[in-house]
Amino acid sequence: MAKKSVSAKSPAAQAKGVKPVYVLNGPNLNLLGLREPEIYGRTSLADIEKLVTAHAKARGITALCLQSNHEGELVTWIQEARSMASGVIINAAAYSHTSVAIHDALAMLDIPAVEVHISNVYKREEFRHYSFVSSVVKGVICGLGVQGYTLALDAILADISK
Ligand code: CA2
Repeated sequence: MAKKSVSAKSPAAQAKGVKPVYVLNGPNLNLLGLREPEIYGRTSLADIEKLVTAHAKARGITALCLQSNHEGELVTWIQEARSMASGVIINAAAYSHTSVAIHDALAMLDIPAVEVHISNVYKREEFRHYSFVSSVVKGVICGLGVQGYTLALDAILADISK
C-alpha cells in the first residue's frame, strides 16, 4: 500500500510558487527501524519523513513523501514529478540495482534529482555497487544514514536557487 504525507506549504513557498520536492522511497523501506539496525539504524520511515518535512518547511518549501514496494508506482511518481515537483530525492532501494524503468523515467526529468542510500553500498555486497539511478541524477549521497535525505534537500534547493 502506498504511503503519502504532505507538509503544510509555508507562506514563503506559496508566494514564490515553489513546487514541492518529491521524496521517493522504494521497496522494503517501509520496514526501516524494525530489522538490521547495524546497517540502517533505528530510525523509521515515518521519522525520516518527519525530518525531511520539517527541514523543508524551515526552508520555505514543501516535501511530498511517498513510499512504494512497486516499481511501476515509483515510475508513475517520477513521471508526475516532471510537472508537479521542483526536485526529486530518490532512494529506490533494491530497484536502484535492477531497474531500467526507473533509470528511463529519471532520465526524462529536467528538474534536479538526488539519489540517497542510507548505507554505504560500496562497503556491502558487490551487487549493490552498481546503480541504474546514479547516471541520471545530479548527485548521489550514500553511507551518511538518514542525514542523507536532508543533505539531498539542501542540494536541490541550492540548485533551484541558482
Ligand atoms: O542503503 C540504502 O538506503 C539502500 O537503498 C537500502 C536498500 C538496499 O537494497 C540498497 O542496496 C541500499 C534496502 C532497503 C531495505 O530496507 C530494510 C528495512 C528494514 C529492515 C531491513 C532493510
